[in-house]
Amino acid sequence: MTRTKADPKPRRAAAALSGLAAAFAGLAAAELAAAVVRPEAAPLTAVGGAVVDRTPTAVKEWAVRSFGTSDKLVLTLGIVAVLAALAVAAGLLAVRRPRAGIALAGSVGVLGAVAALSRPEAGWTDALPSLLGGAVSAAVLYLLVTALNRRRPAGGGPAGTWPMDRRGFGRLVAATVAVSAVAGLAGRRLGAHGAAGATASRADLVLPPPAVPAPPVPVGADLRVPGTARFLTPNRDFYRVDTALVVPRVDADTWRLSIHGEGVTQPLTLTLPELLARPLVEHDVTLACVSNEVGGPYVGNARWLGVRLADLLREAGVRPPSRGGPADQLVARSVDGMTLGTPVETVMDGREALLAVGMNGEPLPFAHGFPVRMVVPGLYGYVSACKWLRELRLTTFSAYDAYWVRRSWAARAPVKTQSRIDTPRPLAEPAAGRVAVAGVAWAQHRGISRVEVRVDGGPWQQARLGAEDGNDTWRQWVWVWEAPPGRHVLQARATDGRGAVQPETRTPVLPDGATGLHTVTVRVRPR
Ligand SMILES: Nc1nc2c(c(=O)[nH]1)N[C@H]1C(S)=C(S)[C@@H](COP(=O)(O)O)O[C@H]1N2
Ligand SMILES: [Mo]
Repeated sequence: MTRTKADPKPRRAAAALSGLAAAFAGLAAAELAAAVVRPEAAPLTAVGGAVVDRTPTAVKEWAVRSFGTSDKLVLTLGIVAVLAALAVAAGLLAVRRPRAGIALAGSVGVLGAVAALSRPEAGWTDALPSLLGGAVSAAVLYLLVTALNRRRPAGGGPAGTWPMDRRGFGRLVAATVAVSAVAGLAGRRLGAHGAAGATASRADLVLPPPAVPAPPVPVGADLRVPGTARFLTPNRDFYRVDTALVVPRVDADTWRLSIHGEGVTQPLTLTLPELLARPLVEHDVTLACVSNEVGGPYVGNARWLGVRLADLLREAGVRPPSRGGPADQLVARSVDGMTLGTPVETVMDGREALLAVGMNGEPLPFAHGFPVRMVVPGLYGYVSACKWLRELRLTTFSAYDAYWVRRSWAARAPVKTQSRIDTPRPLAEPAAGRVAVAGVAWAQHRGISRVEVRVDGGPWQQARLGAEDGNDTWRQWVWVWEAPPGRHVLQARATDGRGAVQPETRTPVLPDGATGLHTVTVRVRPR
């Protein structure tokens, strides 16, 4: 009998492939298990969430700046890449030292379990999907590597060589991948089915009419200049900023809100019907994110429907600090464990701080906090606008730091006056002559009294304002420019309702919101 030397290359490729197939099988099994446990416990989601929680603020800033709202996709792809590298390593290791390789595959599952358990709101069952996934991937790797190392039966060909049974091995891998894909898809389907109750509860929800309706948006609030944001942002276009890798789908039928803490004489636990039995207020509020760069997109305006937060707090016996109440911070907690801290004084000072259930005439979309979220005019989202609200706890700023405050953002963050040029776009090439320069400006709860535009650092020119819809929303503006040919720099600045002019000094978004002037460079074509 001749012995041909085993070719190490295809063998190594087969080992790597075994590792990848085993990891895929493990992920699929975990996905299936997470459908039963809860979607947040799926390993990719759990590890992603744990990474988000631990990412230094500077890195997060950079990620949001570089990838915008795709940052979550980039994060998931990064985790998949690391997982794939570990899987290949486990496969390569396993053909030489099966135990070590299999142990590596299994320990990746343990890592996933640790990540899942570290998430806020995690119960011990959150470890199960990853542990199962690790076990499955270890078992599959064992199976594949055993097949790979098996010697051909005598007479069937040269023993101890590769390819030994190339076809048989290929079929085994294909079968593994196929079974895993089916299991993974079944998991996804099952997960969607689990959310069916939530979906139905939203579809069935009929919002009562407001006891205090908002007046119609004044004619002329929307100047309808082509290329500018609409006055009311449609829900599907409304920016979304949150840490949730899967949008929580809360079943309205089982939802509860609890209100408790310092100074609460009458702790409350409310169901949704109980909340909706209270008088509802409709109010237009522009929401803005502290991470919005000057000129950025993380701002939107909606007509909200909800219960006055101050009324509920009074019902619970809460007094604001100015009336001797012991708590100065209201900590809102969501079903996914996010915490946001809001000054009690602010939510009780008479402004329309709402526990919102409706957004632009429909129940809150899941992505925007169904069934109930907070909206407080004048404060950045991260210190006020808790989505998927579950608990309101009264405490003090000195006793408790909310999620972003622990990550070096300011504890108190009123919205800064800003103006944004929506048209012309940066680097646009309009024809010389009349060019509409237009956009939005906001200074929630102070209002906008003036917007000015300047060209190439020249004198400030007053823009025409859209009609005012209360002082909690943005205001559109337009200025008609007799544009001469050439390269020009446009800048806008707003003045709030108290006469304070938007500062020119540039500051970064961290720790409490960016300042500076939106600056747009255009190249005007000669006629
Ligand atoms: N549960 C929860 N609520 C949250 C957040 C979050 O990450 N989780 N992000 C906050 C931030 S930073 C902002 S700016 C607003 C954005 O609300 P939107 O996504 O509906 O526009 O939600 C706030 N509420
Ligand atoms: Mo935000």
